[in-house]
Amino acid sequence: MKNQLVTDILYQIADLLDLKGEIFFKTRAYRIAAQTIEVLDEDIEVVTKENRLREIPGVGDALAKKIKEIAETGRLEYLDRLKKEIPEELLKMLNISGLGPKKVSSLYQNLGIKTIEVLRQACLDGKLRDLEGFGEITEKNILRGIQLMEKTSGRVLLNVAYENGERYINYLKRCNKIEKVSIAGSLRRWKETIGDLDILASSDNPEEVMNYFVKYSDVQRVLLKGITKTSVLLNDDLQVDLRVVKNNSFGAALQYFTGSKEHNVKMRSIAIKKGFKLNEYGLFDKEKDKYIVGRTEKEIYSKLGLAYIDPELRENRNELETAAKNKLPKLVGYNEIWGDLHVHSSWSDGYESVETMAHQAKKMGYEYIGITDHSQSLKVARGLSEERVIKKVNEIDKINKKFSNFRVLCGTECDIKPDGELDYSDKILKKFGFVYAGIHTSFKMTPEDITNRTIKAMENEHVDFLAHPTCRILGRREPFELDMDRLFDAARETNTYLEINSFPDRLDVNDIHTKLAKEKGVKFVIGTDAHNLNHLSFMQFGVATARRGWLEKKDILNTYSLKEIEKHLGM
Ligand code: DGT
Ligand code: CA
Ligand code: CA
Repeated sequence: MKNQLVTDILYQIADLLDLKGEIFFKTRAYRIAAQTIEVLDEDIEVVTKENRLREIPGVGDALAKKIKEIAETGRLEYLDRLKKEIPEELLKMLNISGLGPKKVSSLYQNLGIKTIEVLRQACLDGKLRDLEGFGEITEKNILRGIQLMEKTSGRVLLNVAYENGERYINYLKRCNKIEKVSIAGSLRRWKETIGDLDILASSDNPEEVMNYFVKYSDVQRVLLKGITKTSVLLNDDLQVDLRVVKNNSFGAALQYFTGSKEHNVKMRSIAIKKGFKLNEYGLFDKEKDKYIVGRTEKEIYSKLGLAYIDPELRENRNELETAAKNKLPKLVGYNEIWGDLHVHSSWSDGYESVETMAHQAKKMGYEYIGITDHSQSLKVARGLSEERVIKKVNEIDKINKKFSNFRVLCGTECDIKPDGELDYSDKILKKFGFVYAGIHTSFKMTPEDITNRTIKAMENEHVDFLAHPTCRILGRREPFELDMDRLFDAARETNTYLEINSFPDRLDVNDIHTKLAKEKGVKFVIGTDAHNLNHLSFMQFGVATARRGWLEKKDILNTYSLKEIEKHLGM
């Protein structure tokens, strides 16, 4: 189903045309069509095949042709052309939170601003406030947006690095000069954002490996080429470093280049204390400089008297001390998840029907899926009125009759109002199998108020889970400054599970808070917040965050079977 792709491309075109300053109704046509297709009940590929695109309201000949091209090829030449016409720096300005295409276009046309640096200075000098549609507050917001963007700039989200890494590794595996190959660096540790991608290979023919490496089709530019290290820039500006070592150094190099640097530094000092020398070539005897081990990571940790440490833990957060005592947790496995409890459907702002999402979940090996559409006051997300809730409950009852060994649970992602009250009455909340509570509006409150608001919602007896607790969006919205001690205490006392939201720009709660919460006896649920089929696969990023937060299977509700969670949730 390419509905979302079509929608995204049409919105992008509208933004780009706005930026170019096209006449109003031309861009409006793209937005109207995008909005229609966003909530279309049918598969756009089917509509295309059956030649019925013109029947969609707002789609004329020209648009139908474009949609057909997207549906058939997955891309649109017109979009690529538009992107080339507009200066790259202007496109980058679109990523600043609070700046839409209209504003960027106005800044360009009225003040000649075309780079972020010039924009920053103009804000600092108060030059924007006299422009129509701008004010002192806009200037402040833009400055904050630039700051936020810079914090993550040059870094990519975990899923982007992951997909690039997978593809590159698959390509490298086809090189017969390579013996072993692995992802290293922050991606192997599943950090939430990735600076550059590190890959390690072992081979006796490093030169040929490097030649093969730089021939990868997605390489934009070779930055540096040597026989031990080569760096390239991919088309989307992600840097990839490849190191090639001999087989008997593979484990040592993997350990070294997986990092983190802080973990490595401490590990090397442990080695020195025990009379060794440790580097990327192996573990050596300090006196005689004799190679001891280095083929695998395990043997290095073991020779140092340490239990093996999973890459996700290697952040120097007490893992080495704990490994020395052989007290590391048995981390939850990537395959230990039985179901996804945070999933949207076309009842609200999801792209697929309940049934389609359920089939996919079953195909993924799950035993259950929880459909959590938005609540009534979230109009932009087509939140469900109380009346539609009843209809949805009935639909799900019917769908369940079609499945065996699988169950669709009817939940909700109920909005928490500014005063901490929930967006549904208790009478309606009771109709759901389970309730996620989450904040989606009125983000600007004092830390104390936002903490009180959240805790008040958790105290509602119908609330089971707290959705994306800090509400951060990586690169776009700072997390709430919640009083975490109070939040964790409330979670434990009210028996509310904290969500680890797996959406790559959320990963909320994060790894550090997860670890602290666990130490306070808090329990978790990992949800994807999926709005389409692909999003269901984000689960692994949530599990990675759980692992980085030292969680075990027993700490996470959806590692339990359907029977067990029904008991937990009192269904
Ligand atoms: P990133 O790329 O910023 O997301 O983070 P990393 O951890 O991938 O860092 P990167 O790419 O600079 O280096 C890869 C690994 O190489 C790093 O995790 C540990 C190791 N490494 C890099 N620099 C040093 C260093 O100065 N000392 C030690 N011991 N290890 C280092
Ligand atoms: Ca890296
Ligand atoms: Ca690197």
